Amino acid sequence: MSYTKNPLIGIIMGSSSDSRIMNGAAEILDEFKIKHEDQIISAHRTPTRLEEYAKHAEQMGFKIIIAGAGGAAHLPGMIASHTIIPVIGVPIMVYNDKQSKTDNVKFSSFGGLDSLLSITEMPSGSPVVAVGVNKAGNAAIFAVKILANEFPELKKKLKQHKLSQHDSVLKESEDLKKQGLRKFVQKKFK
Ligand code: RP5
Repeated sequence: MSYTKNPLIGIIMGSSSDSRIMNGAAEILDEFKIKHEDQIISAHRTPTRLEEYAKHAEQMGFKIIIAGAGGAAHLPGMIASHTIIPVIGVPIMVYNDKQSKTDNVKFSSFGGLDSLLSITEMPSGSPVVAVGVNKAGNAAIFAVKILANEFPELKKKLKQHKLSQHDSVLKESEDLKKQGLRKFVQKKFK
């Protein structure tokens, strides 16, 4: 089985409103060349698709499901109740991202804490793990770590990923030292 050819990770989200945040997960998986399948499954607008998706995920042989949702965020927990595939939940703060670029984005009244609690507070016996609010990229890194137990090559890539994070901090610190704080900030955030 090849993680570059077969999708071993399913990314799902409750609405297209979540897609820009969930794209962070796709970016990381693409960086690691891990094939993923992406879908919108709304737990309240398409409830029957939940069960169908869970069956599909098992048939496909997904190893992990990354599920993002905002507001009441019942999608990750509901999917977990239909399958034994581990689910990583991404609580989403942006409540409605469907408007045109010029419209204001609506935010969850509770800043994503509502989704975080909905995901983590699953009753005993039906666990879903959660990353921080909007941290879809972290969900993907965690998923890569799980897959790495099976694919040693991914362990090497994860070590390399850590190293490049380390090096980029050193580089930024060097730039900051050279330019001084004021110039550094002007340049970085202009
Ligand atoms: C949730 O409701 C979705 O996950 C999304 O974050 C939120 C808003 O969805 P829309 O009303 O914008 O489709 O189910």
